This record gives sequence, structure tokens and C-alpha cells, in this order.
Amino acid sequence: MTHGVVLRVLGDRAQVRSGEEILSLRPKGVLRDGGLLAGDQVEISGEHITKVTPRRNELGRPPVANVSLLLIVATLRDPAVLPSDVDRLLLQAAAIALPAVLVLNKSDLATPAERAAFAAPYRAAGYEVMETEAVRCEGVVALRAALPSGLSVLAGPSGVGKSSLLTALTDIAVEVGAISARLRRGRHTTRSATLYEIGGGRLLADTPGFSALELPNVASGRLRELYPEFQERECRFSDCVHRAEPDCGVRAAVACGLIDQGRYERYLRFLEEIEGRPPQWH
Ligand SMILES: Nc1nc2c(ncn2[C@@H]2O[C@H](COP(=O)(O)OP(=O)(O)O)[C@@H](O)[C@H]2O)c(=O)[nH]1
Ligand SMILES: [Mg+2]
Ligand SMILES: [Zn+2]
Repeated sequence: MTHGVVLRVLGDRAQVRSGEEILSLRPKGVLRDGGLLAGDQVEISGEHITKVTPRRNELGRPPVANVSLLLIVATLRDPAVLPSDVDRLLLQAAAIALPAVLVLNKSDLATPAERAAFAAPYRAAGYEVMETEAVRCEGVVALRAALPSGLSVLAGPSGVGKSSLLTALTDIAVEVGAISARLRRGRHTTRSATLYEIGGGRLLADTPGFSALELPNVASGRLRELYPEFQERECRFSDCVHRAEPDCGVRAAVACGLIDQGRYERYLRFLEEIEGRPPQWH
């Protein structure tokens, strides 16, 4: 029996790195139907994957296991970032205690003032925001230095430059601009992530883009815990959801500009969205 890490799941086969080799293996039994994820640590016996080591964590979308860092890629133009998409991805990461960094790519398409205005609320909340221009490799050295050992995952909508960043970081030629209808329709490729080895025992996952993003499956009372900038604020009630309660420290911080107004307003919308879910989601 040997061990390996799943680089990619494609239909009834998985590409697995095991020692010096990359193997194409068949998952066994229950692992065959969605039971195996890119990033899984597995046991191998002959041609088969026989067992998955318990996961440290698991991202739902993109589906990847054992992630060390989420890289949320956004652009101010082509396409214009939706702050609510960024927030939703940050919440997905926070819900599983996964560190996240924002990567503002295509820095050539926005002025320094526009970039600073985008980054400010996130930096104020305690997140790291890095700026890159993948096609000219600007900011790529700093980004590479920020990658921890283990698996980092590139996430974000189609067209923001995830594959371009991967190419810049690794010299691996991935298909850039690959958002064709063919790929979207592909039964196995649509949701899949692919892991690339980038040296020093580190892995980087490129993922397809997404459209609508879900909020993490948390109770409405837990949502506030996923906002770093809401912590350590003093509210009169310990179960304050920072909406209409009296003496709310979060609302006070928003009023005097210590917490970003946009982040707070989106929080209120997300809170309503969670409260409106069918009961099984609570
Ligand atoms: N101007 C500019 N274009 C970029 C940059 N990075 C990527 N692109 C272009 O954006 C398009 C989409 O890039 P791609 O890597 O396929 O995005 P993905 O869908 O997120 O993987 C391609 O035409 C890239 O050449 C950048 O930093 N600046
Ligand atoms: Mg891509
Ligand atoms: Zn409050």
C-alpha cells in the first residue's frame, strides 16, 4: 500500500501524485461517486484508490479538500468586481477557519486611487490585499512568497486572471481565457479543480469561475462571527446581531467610519438571506 495526493478527479479516474510518479487511478466503491476530491490524501492499492484520509477541511465551491490558503482573485475592470462576491468567498473561508488573501489582479486597468478605494475596507477588516498584473508578472514574486506550504486555491469569477496567475507563478502553461461553452457544458470539467505543483512541497489549485455564490451553511446567529471587524466591539446584548438593537458597538463603529458601510450593509442583506432559508438550512 502506498500514499498519494489527488491532483484532479475526472469522471471515474483520478490523477494522483505518489512519490515521484503521477498515476491515473480508479477510485473504489463509495469513493467513485463524488466521494473523492482534488486535494484528498489517499491510500493506493494497485490500480485503485482504496481509502481517503480524514480531511482537514473541505471547500464546497470550488470543491477541494485540505486547503491551507484561499486566494480570492478580483479585478476592477474586465470584469468589474462585485463586492458581494468577494464577501461571500471570505465568508466561505471564515466558516471553515481557512485563511484568505485578496488578490487584486489587472492592476494595469485601474488607477492607484481606485485600487486603494477597493482595498481599504478589506485592509481595515484585517485582510491582506495584494496587487498583481499577471500578464507582466507584476506583484507575482510577492504573491509567491505569501503562499504557505500545502495547498493554496485560486478562486474568483471567470476572466479575472486565475489561470494567468497560475502560469505566472509556475511557468506551467494553463489554458488562458478558457471560459468556452464547451468547458461549461463538460460533465466532469465544470466543477472540477486541478492542482499544480509549484515547488517547495507547495500546491496551487486553479478552478473554473462561478456565477452565483452561496453563503456558507451557518445559522443566522453565527454570521456575525465570520466578520473580523465585528469582533471586540462592545454591544449591550451578548446575542446582538448588530441590526436594530440599542447600544450596538458595530453600528456605532459603522457610523463613525471605523467599519466600512458597504461591508456592513451587505452583512445585513446576507443575514436576511440566511433567515429566509428553508428550515433545513438553519
Ligand atoms: N490587462 C490585463 N489582462 C489580464 C491580466 N491577467 C490576465 N489577463 C487577461 O484576462 C483574460 C482572462 O484571463 P484568465 O487567466 O483566463 O482568467 P480566469 O478565467 O480567471 O482563469 C485573458 O485574456 C488574460 O490575458 C492582467 O494582469 N492585466
Ligand atoms: Mg481559468
Ligand atoms: Zn451589536
